[in-house]
This record gives sequence, C-alpha cells and structure tokens, in this order.
Amino acid sequence: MQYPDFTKEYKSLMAKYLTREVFEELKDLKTSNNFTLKDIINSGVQNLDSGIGAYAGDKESYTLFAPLFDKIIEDYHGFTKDDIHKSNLNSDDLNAPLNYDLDKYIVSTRIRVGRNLDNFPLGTAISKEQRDEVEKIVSNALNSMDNDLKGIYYPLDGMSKENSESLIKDHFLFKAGDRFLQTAGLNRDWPSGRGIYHNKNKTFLVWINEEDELRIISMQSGGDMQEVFTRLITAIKELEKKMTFSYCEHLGYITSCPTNLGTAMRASVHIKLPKLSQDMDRFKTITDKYYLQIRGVDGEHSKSVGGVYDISNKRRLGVTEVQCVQDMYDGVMALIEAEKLLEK
Ligand code: ADP
Ligand code: CIR
Repeated sequence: MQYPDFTKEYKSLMAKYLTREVFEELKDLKTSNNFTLKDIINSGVQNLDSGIGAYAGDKESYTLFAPLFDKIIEDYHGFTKDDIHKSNLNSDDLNAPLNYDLDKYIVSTRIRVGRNLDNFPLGTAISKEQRDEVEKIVSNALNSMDNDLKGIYYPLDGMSKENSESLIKDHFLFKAGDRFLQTAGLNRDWPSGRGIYHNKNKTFLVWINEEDELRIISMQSGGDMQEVFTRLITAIKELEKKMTFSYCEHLGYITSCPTNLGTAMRASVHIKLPKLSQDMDRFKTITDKYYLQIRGVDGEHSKSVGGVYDISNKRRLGVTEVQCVQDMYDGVMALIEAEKLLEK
C-alpha cells in the first residue's frame, strides 16, 4: 500500500493525522479479524469531503492502530489516551423539565445509542454469516419485549419500496446507499441481515446492522427529553439482560465510527429557528458553547428545510449519557432564548 496523495481537498481528521511516520508504523499491521490500515482509511480516501474519514473493524483496531485513532479521538472528543470514560444511565439525574417554549419550538426529540455485540467484529469487518447471526440474536431478543416496547421486527430484505420510502421520509429508517458507509464496507451483502424493529407508536425503534449492529432509538413529537431519555434507558437495560455489548474501560461502548465511542449517544431535536439561522455566525457561537452539532432535517450530510434544524450533542466520550442529554437541553434553551430575542 502506498501513502495516499492527500491533496488540499482532503479535510478529514484522518488525512490530518495520518502522517508519513504514522503510515509507516501502521501500514503492515492487521487485527485478528484481518482488518488493515487500508480498510480503516478507505472511506476517507474515497470521500474527500469526509469530516473524520476512518472506521474501526473491531475493538482491537482502536489499540493496534492507536497512533492514528488516538489523535482523531482527541481532536473530536477532546479526550486523551490517559482519560477514563464514565457511564451514567440513571435517568433521574437528568434535569430537563418540559416547558411551553420547548414544545413550541421543538418538532420532535430523538435519542439514540449505538451498540455492537461483544465477540463479533464490527459491521465493517463482519462476514455475512456473522451478520445474519447478529440479526437473529437481536431480533429474537426484541421480539420478547413487553409493554410500551413491544413491537415487530421488519427485515429490509423483502420490504416493499413504498414501505421503506415512507419510513425514511418520516425519519424512522436509515437510508440505503450512503457513500461513507459504502466505502467503509458497511453495505456489503445489502439488504440481507438489515432491518428495523419498532413498537406500535414508533417511539421505540432498533436498527439492526446499519453503521453499528444496533442503533437503539427513542423518539416522539414535541420536546419532552426526560420522557424520551427514560424510555431509552429502560430499553437498553432490557436488552442488556439478553446480550453483552462491546465495551472497554477507556473508550466506553465500541462503535465503528470513532465519533460515536463512549456513550455512543446522539440526543437530538428537530427545532424551528427561522430567525437565528439567518445569522449562522451567531447560531454557531451558541452551538459551540454548548458542544452541539447542527445537521439538516434528513440526517447527517443533509440540509435544513424551512428553518428546521437537527441539533444534537457533539461530545459522546468522556462525558456520561446524562451529560450528553444535558448539553442538548441547556443548549436548546439558549437557542430558543436567542430566537425569541430576534422575534421582538
Ligand atoms: P444518527 O442515527 O447517527 O442519529 P442521522 O443523522 O442519519 O443519524 O439521522 C437518522 C435519522 O433520524 C434521519 O432520518 C433523521 O432525520 C432522523 N432524526 C434525527 N433526529 C431527529 C429528531 N429529533 N426528530 C425526528 N427525526 C430525527
Ligand atoms: C465522515 O467522515 O464525514 C463520515 N464518515 C461521518 C463521520 C461521523 N459524523 C459526524 O461526526 N458528523
């Protein structure tokens, strides 16, 4: 493998930190699942506009290829190789009371976590047989959920185009053909082994074998973050009775993309900010202060529609789950205050 020709169009953290020295040190290594440096960086090499540009194949990737991953992780999360991750899944510790403004400006609230099964490679390095086995383990566990979490698993293979399109349009299902996932090896054997589980009201959903083996999602319309968080925690605890998730003391929950490590949590709102979004500098000053990220309404790499934005926590590692949601709540309160000032 040759050192990639990182022209100035490359903006990713991978291109920034894969110096010639780091490349020489890592280029011939491979994990026990045969994941190599070439596999790790392929998405970032093929997609010049990648922000991160690297995916792990397994837990071992993060230690074997630490000279690259540690730098990316430190840059994105502000978390150094000597830091320790802490988890807090106690929803009573969140301070996020609902008020009139939150329900007025927030269209919907969604919190998801990524999880992968211990003793399996990540989706980037998994074989078809292993992926099918993951699907079986997870869907069987889900099919025995009770009460509010009770639902049905719908495999993607065999789902009608109308059904999948309407689930995507309504923000419940992942899109097909994402070029970042494609080049990371995450779309191999598509659509086999993939699917979505959801309860009747579509407030509890699980994606199987997308970017991570599980994406556990709690969502509903309006701005009640406490209710959404509490439902998610109940679901995670139920699933933990039936499977073991890949976790390590230093990096928390292991995910294929280094931005998701730690809590693997993204807590987001779709929020109407038509005035504030006219002044992007002011908007970004607030989101930066509260460690928030701005996305469009159709998910990552999409645009805003009608002044509605997806606002979510940026930090996921070295902060607890409660802190992730708290960042979002506090930041959203500040965004609403700024929007109200502009209305006057
Ligand atoms: P992730 O699963 O990492 O959060 P995306 O940004 O691709 O990935 O979002 C996945 C889907 O979830 C998209 O359809 C997006 O519109 C939807 N979504 C995200 N946040 C919300 C929200 N607060 N309300 C409704 N839909 C949401
Ligand atoms: C990228 O490198 O841009 C994609 N692989 C997505 C990275 C994760 N997303 C994010 O932080 N917004």
